[in-house]
Amino acid sequence: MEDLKKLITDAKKDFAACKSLTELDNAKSKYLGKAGPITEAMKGLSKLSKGEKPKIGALINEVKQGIELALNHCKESIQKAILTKQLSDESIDVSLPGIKGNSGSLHPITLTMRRIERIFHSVGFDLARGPEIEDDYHNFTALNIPESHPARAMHDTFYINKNYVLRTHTSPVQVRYMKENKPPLRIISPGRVYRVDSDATHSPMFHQVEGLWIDENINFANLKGVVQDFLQQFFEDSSLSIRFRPSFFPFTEPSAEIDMSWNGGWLEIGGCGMVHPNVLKHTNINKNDFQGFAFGLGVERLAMLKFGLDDLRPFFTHDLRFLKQFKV
Ligand code: 2NL
Repeated sequence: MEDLKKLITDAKKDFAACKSLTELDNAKSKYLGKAGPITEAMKGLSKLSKGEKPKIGALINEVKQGIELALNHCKESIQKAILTKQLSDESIDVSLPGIKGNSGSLHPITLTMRRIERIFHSVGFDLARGPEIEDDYHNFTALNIPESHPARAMHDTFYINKNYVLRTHTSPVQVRYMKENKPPLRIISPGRVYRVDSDATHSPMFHQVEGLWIDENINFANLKGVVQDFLQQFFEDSSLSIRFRPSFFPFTEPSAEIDMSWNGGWLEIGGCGMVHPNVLKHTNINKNDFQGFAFGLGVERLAMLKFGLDDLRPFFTHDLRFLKQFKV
């Protein structure tokens, strides 16, 4: 009986010395395991007399409960210590500045295209889009560009095959729109265009916005008003003026280059003209009932002027240090 009672004191000492739950588990088996003294004592009960059995049996239970109590006590304090250490190790200083996440931004050309679309939309122009791979008819023939015209030569145009090209302008979008809709028509067609050309001011892929207004009494004065109003809004400068210089395009007659006032001088910004009767014919518009104007502007050119850049290549090299500056 004395040996049994001593087990509680021994167990308490052993348990208290344990520093981890694994150590405690080992110590537990030493006292309460299959080969431990409590199990042994239970087995020994059968050898005892009827008179001793209840007394010793009760004592074994008492000792077993005492050991379990001591075990649970130590288990709790070890768990508490683990939690305290974890809490102090993982403590965070909520006053520290956070880690900033990277957010995306729109490409300066996208921003410029959207700005152009918004301004023209505000004066009643609808938006027309079309395929970037065009057939020879819509890119050239319908636009009165003859077979022998230099714009058709291999060095200007990316040919997919004999009949298909990467569109060299967005005019074919307007050709398709003229065929599918009845006048009056008032559209812009912004988008990617392709030409075999590459240096500081030319990229083989660039963006163009063309405009078209066809109605019963459309003239050169309307054209000048629309283009000047657009440029004044785009550059937020109501004193901006434009001038036309006589020029030639196969798809317009008469044709003009558009210059705008810039830093005390003039700067070429695009081309325009009255839609050529041959183009009206190809798109089934009666030239005696309707006429109209068309113009073409380079989007990269407008973006460079708006953002004060002197090289267009950064628009296409995807350097985040450059692109991040255009966050809005
Ligand atoms: C330029 C010149 C121009 C047009 C584009 C056009 C479209 C149709 C009919 C007639 Cl469907 N013309 N577009 C007209 C004149 C000039 O662009 O220098 N663009 C950057």
